[in-house]
Amino acid sequence: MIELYGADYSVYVRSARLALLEKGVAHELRPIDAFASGGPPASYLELQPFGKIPALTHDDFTLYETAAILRYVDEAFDGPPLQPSAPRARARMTQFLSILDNYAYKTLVWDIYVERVSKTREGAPADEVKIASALGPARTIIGALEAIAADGPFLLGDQLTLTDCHAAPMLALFEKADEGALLLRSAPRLSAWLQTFRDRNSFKQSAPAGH
Ligand SMILES: N[C@@H](CCC(=O)N[C@@H](CS)C(=O)NCC(=O)O)C(=O)O
Repeated sequence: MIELYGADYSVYVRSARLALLEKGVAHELRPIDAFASGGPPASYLELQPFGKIPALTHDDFTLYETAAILRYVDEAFDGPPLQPSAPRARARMTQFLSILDNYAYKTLVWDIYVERVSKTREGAPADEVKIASALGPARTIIGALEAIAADGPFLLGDQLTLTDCHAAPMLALFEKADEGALLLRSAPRLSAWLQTFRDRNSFKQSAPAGH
């Protein structure tokens, strides 16, 4: 029995779901709102002491941190391999995941997408200073990802990997902001990949409700 705890609006939860769906692993999504006022339920902190989503349980095994979940999903179950075997390609995958976690998530999702799209949708003013100061770092991030992306159809070339599962949710949100769409136009490999990836069943099935 595989249970993924989290919310469909979360980019990290969507990464894990993409890996599960691409691997063909049956699972249940157990709703946890990480941003609920007062935080997630105390029972969830027993699974994930930092209160972030997602966490995964497989029978009596509990795991959190999305990069660990992604690798576990690939290695513990039958299905198409989602990690390359060649050392250089594996290193690229690790590099992509690290850039996405350490640089891209905050800048592309929080400083630009949340300010420009989520806040506006909720009727709150965007923090223009925050957006303006995120544009330089965003340019660096998109330039760095474009520089290591393969020609396609996937980010590492012919094989769909965890790299695609982790990058797609973040970049798809970033593209919803005008600033993101504009920046992505300067990255032809990333843009072409994103347009193709968004047609995959896994991407459609993992889309947040109402979006
Ligand atoms: N390092 C964590 C990060 C997960 C993460 O930041 N999730 C966000 C939602 S996309 C979250 O739970 N945020 C709640 C909060 O920051 O309070 C992982 O890799 O799983």
